[in-house]
Amino acid sequence: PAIDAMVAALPKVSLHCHLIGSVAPGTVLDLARKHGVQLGRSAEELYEHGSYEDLGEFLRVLDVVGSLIRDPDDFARVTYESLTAGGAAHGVLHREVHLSPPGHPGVPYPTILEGVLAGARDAEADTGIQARFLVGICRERSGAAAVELVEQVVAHRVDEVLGIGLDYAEVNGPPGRFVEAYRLAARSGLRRTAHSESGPPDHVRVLLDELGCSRVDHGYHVVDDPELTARCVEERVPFTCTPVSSDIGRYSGSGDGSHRRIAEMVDAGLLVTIDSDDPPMFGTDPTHDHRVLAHALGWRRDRLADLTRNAVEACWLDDTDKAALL
Ligand code: ES4
Ligand code: ZN
Repeated sequence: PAIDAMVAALPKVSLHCHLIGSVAPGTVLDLARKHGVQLGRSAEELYEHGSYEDLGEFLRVLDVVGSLIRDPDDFARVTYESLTAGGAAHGVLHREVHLSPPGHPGVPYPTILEGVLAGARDAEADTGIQARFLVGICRERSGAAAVELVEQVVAHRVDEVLGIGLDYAEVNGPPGRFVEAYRLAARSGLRRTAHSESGPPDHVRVLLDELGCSRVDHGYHVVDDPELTARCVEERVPFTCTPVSSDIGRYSGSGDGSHRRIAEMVDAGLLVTIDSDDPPMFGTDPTHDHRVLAHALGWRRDRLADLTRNAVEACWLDDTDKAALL
């Protein structure tokens, strides 16, 4: 249909894309060879054709991929590919990439930084895409480990790292555990976001009131609480939704897929943005996520363009740079 070509050409701002989840199957294979690691299955098989038993199974695959990204060249390569073929080729003008240092055991944070900044520089030179970064705390670990990670981010402060996030399995890491790490980030001038995908509306409340988040990743259960929803509408809290990954993963806990949830959020007047989460791992890309949502909800291009305007508002650039985006 005609809308498909328009969706591909739609300018996009990408706020919910994880670096470890962005590695193309061929690159996984190359990295395994380079580091002498036996995968035991093809990279395509590793990604289970975009469908996993449960969140735990998905996160175990993520750990395999993360462990293969080791030196600055590896980080530069996966960053470059995520931003060019995985981003600019889909109309992405600006991406705020979620990094997960705990997903690369033994790799010092400065090594990660060196590589991703080099990859981003090359991607911008070749395609014009602009990249910034946020550093994700692993919520399955302790509050003390989170503080140490934020200390690293502060000790190696660069302009391209705008803030922090909170990732991995929500059932194993309630947000309240990370208050101290988030306070340190706030004092250090870092922006804050956090995932809440399967958790109750109360988690969203903790994100806003105790962690000082200026946006929420997923946040599907906000609409179970009308009062909280009204507040988020009033405060223009952005929600970075991921239709394909949340639908395939069935982690949203909504029972009937994420699309209806996302439609409810939009209808409630919430500030919703759309992205892919872990594109190749869920067999998707930014164009596909927008297309799937448009088809599921019967949306036309004007409503999709609203999503991009929302993402411009929700992004962490300063107002001058935002104005220059579109
Ligand atoms: C993730 Cl909980 C979750 N879901 C999808 N991708 C992720 N990357 C890190 N945590
Ligand atoms: Zn995510």
